[in-house]
Amino acid sequence: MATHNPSTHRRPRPVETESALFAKVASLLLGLLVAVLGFFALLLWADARESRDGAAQPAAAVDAAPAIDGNVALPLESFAGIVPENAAELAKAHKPYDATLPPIPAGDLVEVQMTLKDMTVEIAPGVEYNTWAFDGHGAPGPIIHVREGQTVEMTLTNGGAIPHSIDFHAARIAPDVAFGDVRPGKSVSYRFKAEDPGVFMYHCGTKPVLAHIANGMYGAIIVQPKEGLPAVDNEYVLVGSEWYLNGDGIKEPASLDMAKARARMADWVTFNGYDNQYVTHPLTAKPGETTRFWVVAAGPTNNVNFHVVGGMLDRAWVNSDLESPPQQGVQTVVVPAGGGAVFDVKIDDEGFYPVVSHAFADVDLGQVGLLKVGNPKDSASH
Ligand SMILES: [Cu+2]
Repeated sequence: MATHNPSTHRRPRPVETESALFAKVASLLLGLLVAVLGFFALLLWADARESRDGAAQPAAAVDAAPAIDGNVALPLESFAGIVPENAAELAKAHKPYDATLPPIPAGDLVEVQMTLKDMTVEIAPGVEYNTWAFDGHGAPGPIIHVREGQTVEMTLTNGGAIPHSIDFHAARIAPDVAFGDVRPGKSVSYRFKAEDPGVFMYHCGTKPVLAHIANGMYGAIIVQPKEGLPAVDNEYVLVGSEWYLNGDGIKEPASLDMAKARARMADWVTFNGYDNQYVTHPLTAKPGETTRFWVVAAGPTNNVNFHVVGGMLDRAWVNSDLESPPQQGVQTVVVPAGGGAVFDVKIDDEGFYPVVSHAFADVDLGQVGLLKVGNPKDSASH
């Protein structure tokens, strides 16, 4: 370009002539032309680059998880709160997940056997979902209760269509060996000693983990401390989780919408896998009794901001650290996704006490239950 500029060929002259002036103006104009052309060339190049990147993006996403991305409903559509007309009737007919803490099996060795099954479960009144479920249980899987020092022998049989696995947060074990993928029709068995008291999550750890947890592959294991905790009157286990649907699940069962799971756009958020089930079928206590809640936030992504409306968390073992003294008189405690906590709540007065995640979008999507204390009049207030 420089050779087109006459000024570079110009020799120095003592006096500015007319032709020299002309050459100066011409060179200025040419310079401007070059700058303008250069600017447009840059724009064209940037545009071309942008469209090329845009074309590459969907292909890369499909490579990452081909089977699951096939279920995506685009644009992201919410099915939150969509239930059939007879929802109230269906909610009453639903058999709630038994939240009662089961007894600890006797002996030093606790054998746990689970078979994975692909099954359709109801997650809200009239709303069905295709889960990958532990032990034909739907979600969550069965509650496991052991005492510190007992050995757990876990046998997992994969009765599903794709590889799965089981990861216990209560175990200190090499995960590449114990938590490895089990192919359909195969089994895996491993042992771990329950050395850390608390309430822990277990879940399928097969990739993409987001999809396996979102499809219902989670549950709770309680490791009771050797010396035990203060005696209480009622003990319930609540597992928080959320569901991401690719349809409303009414005419036909919904499946996972992976794009919504990534975007954290849940349709239903639940305790023990079903919208509002302990509102219709409340947990119970008598006036003056203390109730213990063993809480796990299974996610896959949401925390549980545990709170009892009208009550106080009298004892709160935050992060289920049962080896330290509990916090006292706490209003709300965050149970992180993948974590657990233990709460004792003493209530003296009769009434319906909502048990919630105080992140209220989650209450709106179904993560609320009631603790019915005594025999209060059934009011419309809940
Ligand atoms: Cu799995």
